[in-house]
Parts: sequence; structure tokens; C-alpha cells
Amino acid sequence: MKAQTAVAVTADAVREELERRLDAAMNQADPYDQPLWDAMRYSLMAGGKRIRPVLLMLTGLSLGAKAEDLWPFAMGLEMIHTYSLIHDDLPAMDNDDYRRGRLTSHKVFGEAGAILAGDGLLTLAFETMGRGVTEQLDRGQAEKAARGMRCLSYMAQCAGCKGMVAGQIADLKSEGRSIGLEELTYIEFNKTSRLLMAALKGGAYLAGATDEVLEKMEKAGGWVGQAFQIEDDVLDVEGTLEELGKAPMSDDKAQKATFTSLYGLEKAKETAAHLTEEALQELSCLSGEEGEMVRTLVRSLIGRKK
Ligand code: GRG
Repeated sequence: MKAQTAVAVTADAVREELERRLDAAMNQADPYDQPLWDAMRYSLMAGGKRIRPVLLMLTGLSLGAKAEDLWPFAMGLEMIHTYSLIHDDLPAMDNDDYRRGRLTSHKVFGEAGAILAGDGLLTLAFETMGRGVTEQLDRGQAEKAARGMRCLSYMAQCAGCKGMVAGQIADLKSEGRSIGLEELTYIEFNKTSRLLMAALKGGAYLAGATDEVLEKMEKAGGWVGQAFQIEDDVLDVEGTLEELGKAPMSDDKAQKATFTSLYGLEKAKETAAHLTEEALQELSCLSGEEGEMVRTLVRSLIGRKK
């Protein structure tokens, strides 16, 4: 992919380049830690949709950032997302056997192997982003480094105990109980929206966007995440193991309340479409072909097959 030219990149080109960079990042093993890297690579390179890093790249480019300043954060975000999937699948959490069309990490590498693969990816994510910032400092790019630090700190907030981890504990504690819309919204906002907010607002931070744009990206990430989660719930009911790459009806099995179990499939689909429209309004401030690609990608999440 070209670093940045007058010609807009495509989402597929971003995805391809991301695969190449993630693959290269997995080649750091020493003889004694090879099993750790094997487990990290197994999950990271298993062909996820890469929605979050692609959104971060396209949002940042649309707002004027250079690709070279965005890559460490796009890679970091996908590493964080993959760690969360590995840990979510563990016997102590959702106890799932399939993910991304393969056996889950703990099925192949054992529980300790899967826990450490997740830990390795989470910490490598912050090492990668931190290295991006220090390289900017070494080049004397203090303003860019300040943007990078704002983005890094926001990523930690979205992923951690004020975001996805908080959503995960609330989710686990909700199992087997009947919960209302307020609690469900808290869970889904934190478990799912936070990393989409990290993608959209993260890209905007790196581009040095105004407070007004940052706020729009945060709101859009919230709406996209909630729509994405509702679609995930719909797929859990309507999809197959082959289509999803993971077992369907997992929420039912875990006795988890979802938007579909509370309101039914039709209302769920309608709500996801409405939330997507709300997001698209906020995203209308993104200019150029990359901005259009962000909106196209967000639209495509509705009615997806996996
Ligand atoms: C373990 C701290 C911790 C958090 C886990 C990611 C997660 C939180 C739970 C997974 C279960 C779930 C339904 C999460 C909602 C977000 C979601 C739909 C994740 C799957 O994301 P995709 O569809 O996956 O982008 P791919 O494989 O395409 O990357």
C-alpha cells in the first residue's frame, strides 16, 4: 500500500498490508519462547474481519494523517481485540470450542498457553503503539508524538477496567439472570462499542482532529458498536458454524440475555439499522474517498454473514 498519495487507498489494500505487518510482528521468537509466539500467531493470523484496524486507518487518512503514523495503532488495536477473543473463549469465561473457523486457543495450546497468548498480544499491542510514539520523538516530531500518546491512553481506557474489561465482568455476572435494557446496554456498550470507539476516535486523535470531530467519532463508535453487537446476536440465532466460524446459539447455551432474546429478531434488526443511521450521521463529517469507505464499511456490518 502507498504511504499516502492523492489516490485513495482501498479497504482491501489496507487489510492486505495489515496482514503483512501483523505477520512480520509475529516473527520475534527466541528458541525458548517459541510456543508462546506459535499460540499468539495461531489466533492473530486466523483471518478475522479486521474491522477495527481498517476503520482506524481509513478514519485517520480521511482526516489527513499519514499511514506511517497510523500503522502501529491499527496493529495494536487488532492485537488487543484478538487477546480479548482468546480470553473470552476460555473455560472460565464463555468456554467456546471454535473461533475464526478454528479450534479455540485453549483447545490447541491448553489453558495456560491461551492465557499467556492473550497476555502476550495485549502487552505487545502497547509495546507496538509505544514504539510508534518513541520513533516520532526520535525524529523530532513532538506534536505527532503528543497525538500518539493521547491515542494510546484512550486505547487503554477503552480496552481496560473503564471499558471492555468492565463490560466483560458485567456480562459474566449477568448469566442466568433476567436483566433489563439498561444493564444490557451497559454490557454491550463496554464489551463491544469501546473498541469501535477506539478505532474511530483513535484515528481522529492521530490526525490531530478538532474536539468537535473527536466527539462525533466517539458517538459514532458507540452507535456502530451497539448495532454491531445486535447483529452479532442475530447471527448467533440465524447463523451456522460454517458461516460464523464459531458455534451458533452460544448466548442461549450460556443463558445470556441479548437484544434478540429481550425484543425478538425483527425488532433487533430494525434497531441495528436505526443505530447505523445515527452513526452514519456522525460520520458524515469524514471527507474524501476514505471517508466514503468508512461509511460503506459501517453500512456493510448490517446484514453481514459472519
Ligand atoms: C476477555 C476482557 C475480555 C473481553 C472479551 C471480545 C469480547 C470481550 C467478547 C467476545 C464475545 C463477543 C460477542 C463480543 C462482542 C464483540 C464481538 C462481536 C466480537 C467479535 O468481533 P468480530 O466479529 O470478530 O470483529 P473477528 O473474528 O472478525 O475479528
